[in-house]
Amino acid sequence: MNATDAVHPMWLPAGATAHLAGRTVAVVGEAPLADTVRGEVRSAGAVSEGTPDVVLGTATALEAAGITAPSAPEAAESFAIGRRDGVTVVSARDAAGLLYGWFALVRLGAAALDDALVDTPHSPAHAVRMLDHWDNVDRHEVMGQIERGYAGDSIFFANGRVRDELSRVAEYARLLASIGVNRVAVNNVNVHRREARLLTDDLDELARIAAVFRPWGIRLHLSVTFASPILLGGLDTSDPLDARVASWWAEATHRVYATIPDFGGYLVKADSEGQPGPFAYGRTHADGANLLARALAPHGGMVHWRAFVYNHHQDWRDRRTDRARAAYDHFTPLDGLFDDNVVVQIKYGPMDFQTREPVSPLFSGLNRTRQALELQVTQEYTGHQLHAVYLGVQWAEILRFRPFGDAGPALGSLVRGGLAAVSNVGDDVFWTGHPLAQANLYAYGRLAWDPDADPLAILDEWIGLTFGTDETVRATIHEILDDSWRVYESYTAPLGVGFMVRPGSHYGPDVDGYEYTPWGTYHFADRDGIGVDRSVATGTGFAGQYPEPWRTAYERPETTPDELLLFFHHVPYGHRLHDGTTVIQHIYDTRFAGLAAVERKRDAWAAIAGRVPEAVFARVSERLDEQLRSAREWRDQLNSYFLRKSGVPDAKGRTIY
Ligand code: GCV
Repeated sequence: MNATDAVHPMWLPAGATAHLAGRTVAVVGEAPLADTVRGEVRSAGAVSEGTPDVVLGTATALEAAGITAPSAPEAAESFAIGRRDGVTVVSARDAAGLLYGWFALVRLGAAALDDALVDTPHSPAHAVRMLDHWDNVDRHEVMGQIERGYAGDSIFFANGRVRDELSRVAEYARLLASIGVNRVAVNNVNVHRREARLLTDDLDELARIAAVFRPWGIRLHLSVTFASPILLGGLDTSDPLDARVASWWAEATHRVYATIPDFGGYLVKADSEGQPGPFAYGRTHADGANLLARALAPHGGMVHWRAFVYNHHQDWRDRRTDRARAAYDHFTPLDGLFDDNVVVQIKYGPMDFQTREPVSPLFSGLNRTRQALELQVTQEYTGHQLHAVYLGVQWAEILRFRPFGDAGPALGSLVRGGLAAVSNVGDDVFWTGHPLAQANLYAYGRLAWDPDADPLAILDEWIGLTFGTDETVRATIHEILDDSWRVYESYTAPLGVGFMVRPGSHYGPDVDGYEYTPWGTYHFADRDGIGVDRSVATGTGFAGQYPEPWRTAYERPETTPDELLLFFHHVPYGHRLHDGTTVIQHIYDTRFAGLAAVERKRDAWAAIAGRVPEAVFARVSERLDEQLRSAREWRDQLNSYFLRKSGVPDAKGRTIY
């Protein structure tokens, strides 16, 4: 980034607090984060002296001051907002609630000061709302500094160490606090040699980041390698049942807490894609996770242990091994064996952050284990932040999925360990490369706080805060983003089959790119049909990992939702979807429609030239041009591939190459 470029304020431009400028805002009490709120009050141009228009305080502080207030919910980090005698009162359960109450006032705009404001309680659905950065300290030749990062370099690390200047981190922490994110893992889950040493050699430096996070209610987490006792401790083993290994972790963790007293815990990717783990010693993932959990427990820390464990050296000829089965097969036998401060972190789908996958059956397979849902804000498989794709709609669908059917809970409330997501932020002036990808970061925080929230209302909230009140701008950006996930789906891999991306980068079409590789990601298209048979009767048996009603629904093509048809079944091209269209015609139709939708989005954006900041306009325009080019490539490569494979012409006679 050029030093002279102004960093975009995301959803907190100066105008976002205009309704509070000149108002008298009193912050009562000495709670640790109250000073942060006082700083916010000053920056908003509000004053603290005089008859207050707004009073914020913890419930106890308000009571001690004799101020009547709406009653704050009991849960930690909660708050309530209401009006009392012409004054807006925010009553918070604790210091964090005070901070979140302030940002709720910001979001409300003028309504925050209106007598029509009714008492509203707010409490987070989950205590842990985390962002994971896949940032490396060093640059890597292929991946760059951030693995799957599409927005520049790390805001945390530069020149082989923690950045000297952390003002960007402070801005980030403020933005995250405004959406309720309260934990950040700062480094990549693929822990390379240099990054392994963060745990021992860079604690003072990490403490500087933690100090920047602290006033914003955010705790720092660290990805660690399971081989740390060997790499850093000089031991000859990392065996989780070896007493020397346990005491090495206990001591290392003790040193972490001596330097960072509110350290959040460890994030671990083990026995996955080359990362070391307990399998090397014939131990289970419960042995591995509990080893770290016991080192962290005396200090109140937690382990996020990832369930993304699978064989990436599969033989493509072998059709019985199914990568989709792996997490469930590895982890359900361990249910009930994990310590209380272990959270098993599960990707939303059984494969890998695809545009469309079923919700992982592991969520219903673990009943006595704390689970976290892992989402991917960074757009690895959804267009690299070159394509405008609003993922809030996808996440809301995932969070509303009911693993045990209509009578059971939604996934959003089932995951007692909360939510985690891979961040999409780098040192780019717009933070996220594509300015419209900021909406995804915003939506993640808001949905982690309230999984039942309407993703389109969140979208409008984000647009309003970021772009102000111009109705044409609001309507245009809404129109570009609201259906953008489904539009992306409609020009890329069809009907839940997944991948078909260029190997390595995962950008752009390559239908057979992964077909004959060891990665376990196949579509099995031949001249007669396409899809993966994961039924119990004739396939890999994956459908049987679900409880009813899904086990039965996914078992047969007729009862499988169309959008997942090819994930669960291998069907002939002439197979009819629920609307009567054949699979092959659906492939052609949706690819043509997807490209046309992108064209409309690009034209809609072009029409608001002059109504949004010039730099934003230029960046989005450039990305929409690329999205259009890429969508055309997807359309033509997929249509040509399937026409050539199937020999079935397009019923509408359009050009296919
Ligand atoms: C951090 C996918 C990505 C990898 C990533 C991995 C994971 O396979 O392509 O870059 O590694 O997921 O989630 O661990």
